Amino acid sequence: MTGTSRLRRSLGAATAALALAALAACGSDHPNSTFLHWTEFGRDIDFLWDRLLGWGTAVFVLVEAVLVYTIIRFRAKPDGPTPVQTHGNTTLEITWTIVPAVILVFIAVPTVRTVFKTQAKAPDSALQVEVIGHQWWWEFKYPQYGITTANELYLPVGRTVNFALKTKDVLHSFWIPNLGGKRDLISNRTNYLWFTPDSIGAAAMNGQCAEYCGDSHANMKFKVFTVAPADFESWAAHQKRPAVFGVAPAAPATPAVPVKSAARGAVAAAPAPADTAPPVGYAFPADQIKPFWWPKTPLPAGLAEIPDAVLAQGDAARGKDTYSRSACIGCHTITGNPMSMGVIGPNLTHFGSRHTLAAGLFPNDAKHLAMWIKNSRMMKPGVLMNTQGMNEMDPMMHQKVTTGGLTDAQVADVVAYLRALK
Ligand code: HEC
Ligand SMILES: [Cu+2]
Repeated sequence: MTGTSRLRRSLGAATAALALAALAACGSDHPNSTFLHWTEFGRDIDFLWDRLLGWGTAVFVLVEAVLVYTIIRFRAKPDGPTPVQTHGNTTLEITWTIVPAVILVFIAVPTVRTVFKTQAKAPDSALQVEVIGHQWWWEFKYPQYGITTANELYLPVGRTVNFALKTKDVLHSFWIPNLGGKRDLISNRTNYLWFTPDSIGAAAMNGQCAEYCGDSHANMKFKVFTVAPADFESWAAHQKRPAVFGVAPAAPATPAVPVKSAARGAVAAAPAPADTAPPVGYAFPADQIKPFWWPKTPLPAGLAEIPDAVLAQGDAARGKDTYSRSACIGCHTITGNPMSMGVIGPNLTHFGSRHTLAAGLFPNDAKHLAMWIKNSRMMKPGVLMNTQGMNEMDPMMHQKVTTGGLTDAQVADVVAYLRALK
C-alpha cells in the first residue's frame, strides 16, 4: 500500500466517523442541552462558546493545513539534496506571537465582561429563591411568598430569579442545563446565581446536582417548570396555604353576584377568603410534559410490591392518623398538621401536587410512593430516611424493622393521606 492510498483511506474513515457523529446529534432530541437561548445567562455563555469554537476551529484548520502541506511538500526523497539550512526567522516569530495575542484579546474581553455581568448583584425586583442542598435532595424556599417546598421549582416566565445557594451538609452544585448555571453550593457560604427565563413559554425541564456529594449524588435531581406569571401566582398562593386535607373539599366557587351584593353593604354575607379561594392552585399539567422528562428509574429487585388491591383500600383520614403517630413527623413538616414539624426531610405540605418523588427519581404515583415509604433505602442508596415498612430489611442498619414498622395496609393509608395533600 502506498503512502497516498493509506492517507486517503484514513481520511475516508475520519470523514465517515464525523458524519456519523453529526447524524447521531440530529437523530434524538436533547432534553438537557445547554445550547438554548432561554435566558440572558444562556445567551451570554453561548456567545462565548461560539467565539471560542470559531477561533479554535480557525486556528486548528490553519495550523493543520500548514502542517499537512509541509509534511507532504518537504518530505525526504530517496536521492534528494540536503535541504537549505536556516536558523531563526524574525518576521515569522513576531507574527506567531502577535496573532495569538490578538486572538486571546478577542476571547478575553467578552469573557471578562461576562464574568462581571453574571457576578453582579441581581436586580431588586427579582424573585428570590433560596436553594438549600441536602444529601440527596433540594429544598426550595420563596421568602417573598412564605413557601417551603422541595425538588420541584416553579419559575415565572419574564421575571428575573435570584437563587441564593446554600448547603446543609457537603458541597453540591445547582444546575439547570436549559436555563444556565451551574454554580456550587458551599458550606458556610451563600453563592448567588440569577437569570431571566424570557425566551421560553411553559416548559418542564431537568435539574441535577453537578458536584459529587456521596452515595446518591447521581440521584440528586430536581425538576423545573417555567410557567406563565398568572399560573405562578396561582401555584404560589396555593403552596403558601396549609395542607388541603382536612378542609371541607371543593365547595363550589362562590358565584359572582352574591359577592357583589355583599360588597354593596351587607355585613355578614361576605364569605371568608378561604372559602372563595380555589381548592387547588395551578400545577404544571402532567399531559403537557414530554416523555423524556418522566423518571424511568427501575424499582429495585427484591422489594415486595404492595398489591393494588391493598393500595385501593387506603384511607386518607386513617392515614393522617397513622402518619401523625409515626416516626415521619420527626423528620417532615406538613403545615396544617401540628404533629408534623420535622425539618430533616422534605416539606410534604403539598406533596400531592408534585409530579416526582425522592428528588426526581420516581414518578409520584401510589405504587412508587408506597414502595418508598416501605423501604426508601432500597429505592435510593444511602438516604437518611430510614426503612419504615414492618419486617423490611434496612440495607444500612443490616437488620429488619421489628418495632414501629408500618404494615402494608398502614402504608396504603399513609399513601392516601399524602396523595390528598394536593
Ligand atoms: C429520619 C428522618 C425521616 C423519617 C423518620 C421519615 N423520613 Fe421521609 N424523608 C426523609 C429524607 C431525608 C427524605 C429525602 C430523601 C431523598 O430524597 O434523598 C425523605 C423523603 C420522603 C418523601 C419524598 C419527598 C419528596 O419530595 O420527594 C416522602 C413522601 C416521605 N419521605 C414520607 C415519609 C413518611 C410517610 C414517613 C413515615 C412513615 C417518613 N417519610 C419518615 C427523612 C425521613
Ligand atoms: Cu451531588
